[in-house]
Amino acid sequence: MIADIVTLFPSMFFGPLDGGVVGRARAKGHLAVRLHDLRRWGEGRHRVVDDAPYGGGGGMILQPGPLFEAVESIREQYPVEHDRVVLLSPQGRKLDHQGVKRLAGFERLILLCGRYEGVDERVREDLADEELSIGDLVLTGGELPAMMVVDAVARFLPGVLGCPGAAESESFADGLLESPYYTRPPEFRGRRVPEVLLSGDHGAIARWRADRAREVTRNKRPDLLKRDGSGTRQGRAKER
Ligand code: 4FV
Repeated sequence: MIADIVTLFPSMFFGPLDGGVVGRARAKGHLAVRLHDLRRWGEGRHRVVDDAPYGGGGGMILQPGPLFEAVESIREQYPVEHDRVVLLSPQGRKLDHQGVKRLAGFERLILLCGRYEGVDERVREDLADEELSIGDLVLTGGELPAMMVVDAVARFLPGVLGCPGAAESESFADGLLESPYYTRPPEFRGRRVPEVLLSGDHGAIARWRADRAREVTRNKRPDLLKRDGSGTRQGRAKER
């Protein structure tokens, strides 16, 4: 997987994508991240990339030209079969587990990081294949959302997570939050780990975890249960 990121602040990506699972994925060649400074395609001596909105109103808008040229130049310089141009913006479809899994299926993602008030509508209509949002809040730029996409997608790439399929048996993978986890010590400040987890009875442990996952989801995210209506982990297990 290659992530080509178009941004006015390439240096923001130094650090967050260098360590841990993502850093190792890049070191092992499972993931490549290329940063493209939008300024490179700016107009004139001052490399202008934004302008005032037609019709007035505060703030500045990223112009279409530099963004279109950036994408065309990346595709020319690094041709691939199957890529996706993703615009990160609050107007996008909410990014979720299934969305990340789908993005992980592309050979290359071109991530467009907005700044200022946003981008010219022609970028949204004629350049981006899709628009994604990390949540109903307004950030100062699309860089942090782009980092989140790279981090989340990396976990689906073969060879990145310790055990294959780990990304399939976690929160949201089957529409439920995960059951509670415990580790040593068995008793901490008077609070004991549930006996079933110390029992070695894997059947009982699996049932306990399924019940807890449903309970946690019902308490914290009932909307997730509504989504697929079955509300039972077993129910979904059967469908697989
Ligand atoms: C955002 C979001 C986001 C909006 C104006 C950048 C900012 C500025 N991106 N999910 N929420 N973007 O707030 O993806 O251009």
